[in-house]
Amino acid sequence: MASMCILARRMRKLRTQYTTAMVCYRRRLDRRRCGLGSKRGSLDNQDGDEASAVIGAAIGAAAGSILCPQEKPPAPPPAPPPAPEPSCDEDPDGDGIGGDGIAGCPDKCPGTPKDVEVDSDGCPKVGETLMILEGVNFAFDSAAIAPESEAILDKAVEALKNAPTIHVRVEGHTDSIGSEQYNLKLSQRRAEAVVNYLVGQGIEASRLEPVGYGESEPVASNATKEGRYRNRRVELEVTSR
Ligand SMILES: [Ca+2]
Repeated sequence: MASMCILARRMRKLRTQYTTAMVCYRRRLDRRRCGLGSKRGSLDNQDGDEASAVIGAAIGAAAGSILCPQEKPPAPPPAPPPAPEPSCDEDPDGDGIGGDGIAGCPDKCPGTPKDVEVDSDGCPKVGETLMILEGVNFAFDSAAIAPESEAILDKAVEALKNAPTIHVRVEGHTDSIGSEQYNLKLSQRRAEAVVNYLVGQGIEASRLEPVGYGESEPVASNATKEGRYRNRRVELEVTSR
């Protein structure tokens, strides 16, 4: 079988030499300049050579494909190293309680927002403000949430899913434009709209209590545009867990 394989390779080499010779002949180049030596007659008998080469190449290719041993496939890449064991020492949310969200580790509430005090389980303490959502926009004189505000509310969805045992009061706040009574009702409707959104994203309604505070608890001056923007907000206050 090995000798047939060698023969097949020689046949293919012959065809390569013939092709080179034909190029030389058509261009009227000297054989030596083509690197083919000085053997006489081979270019004079080109028809016979061509037939031999074509047949040889065909036989060589067929015999080679049948008889030549197949090249070994490349070795598969080495297996990746095993994932490290979960560690209770890691504290990704930086609340001082390790092993965030890992079974058997202390932190039962991964991803707690910064500056939120946590208990020994790493979950927000009762009375803490879980989040202040600024920039939640509503259509004018409406409780319909603007589509561009949904990304902000989705942060609240994530925070509530990371702390699945806590309950929150969803507080609606307005600026001081308009009457106090009007703002009180408007903030209630907006708090309810936020709750509806959160429920629509999979948060249990029993964990959410909407309360409107109107303009009664400003966090900035209502005399400036920036201050009014900050006052129009939604806060999530932890009420129990
Ligand atoms: Ca932690």
